[in-house]
Amino acid sequence: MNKYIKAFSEDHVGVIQLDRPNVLNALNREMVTEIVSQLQSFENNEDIRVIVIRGNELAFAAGADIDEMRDASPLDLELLNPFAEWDKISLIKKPILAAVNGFALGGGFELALHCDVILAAEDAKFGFPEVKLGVLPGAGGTQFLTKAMGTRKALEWIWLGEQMTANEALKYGVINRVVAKELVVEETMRLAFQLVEQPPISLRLIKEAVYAARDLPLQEGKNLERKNFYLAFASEDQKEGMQAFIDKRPPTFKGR
Ligand code: CO8
Repeated sequence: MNKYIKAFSEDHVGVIQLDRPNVLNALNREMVTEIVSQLQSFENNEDIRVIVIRGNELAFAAGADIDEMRDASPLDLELLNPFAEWDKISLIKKPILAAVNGFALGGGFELALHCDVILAAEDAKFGFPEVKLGVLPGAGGTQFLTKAMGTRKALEWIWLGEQMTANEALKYGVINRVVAKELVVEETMRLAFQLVEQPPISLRLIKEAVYAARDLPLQEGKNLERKNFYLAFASEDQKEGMQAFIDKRPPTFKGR
């Protein structure tokens, strides 16, 4: 039974709602474990094709739980290895969309950056305030933000620890879309339902290839894309997609 999140599904979309409203969804370790376990459960559920992570109206998540971290020693952290849990998010092959209302700060911003697509409310606030706590992002923030906006801008934001508006985040290529705050969840679900109609094997092969473009040298990325292209021809959905084109009818994809 989850204590800090709610999980449900709607028409092949698995939804994780962060639910620790009294502390703006601050992420303690147990909550991160619940999120990751639920992601894995959706990943293993054939009925789920797309995953959405959302918060509430005030916050996606205002960071890691400062109370929990405050007295940690370096050895506690080394032995707890808290970020190993976060690494598991990057192993999820289904599309993960983030719907951000309110604050996405510190670990909350990092959770959004672990998602493939980010939609945000006009008044959403992103940022890494860790510098003001005498630390720095630890769950991949320096890496994700730099890959998204480039070295100079990332340094400026992370050094100053200031909050970025949704429009600034959009301008720097950190998020996908800005929408009216009352429509964030609706728009994210709409995008999720569009993805549900796409062939799931293609979606996962595309996800792997696009991250290869971010993380690998060009030729290695091209080689991986090529192998994934060949692999797509093992699927029934490739046969269906091409046959439907020839038959001039819409395809029905099965995920096989
Ligand atoms: N941790 C614990 N409690 C929090 C956190 C947090 N990150 N954020 C908010 N809260 C609590 C507040 O203490 C407050 O509790 P209470 O009502 O009991 O006093 C409640 O949430 C509401 O917050 P505020 O009263 O402060 O609300 P405001 O609207 O005035 O301010 C802010 C909202 C600006 C978001 C403010 O709460 C704030 O600055 N929060 C902290 C933001 C922050 O520094 N985040 C970074 C944390 S460090 C981090 O994320 C490192 C990531 C590495 C991953 C670590 C994995 C182990």
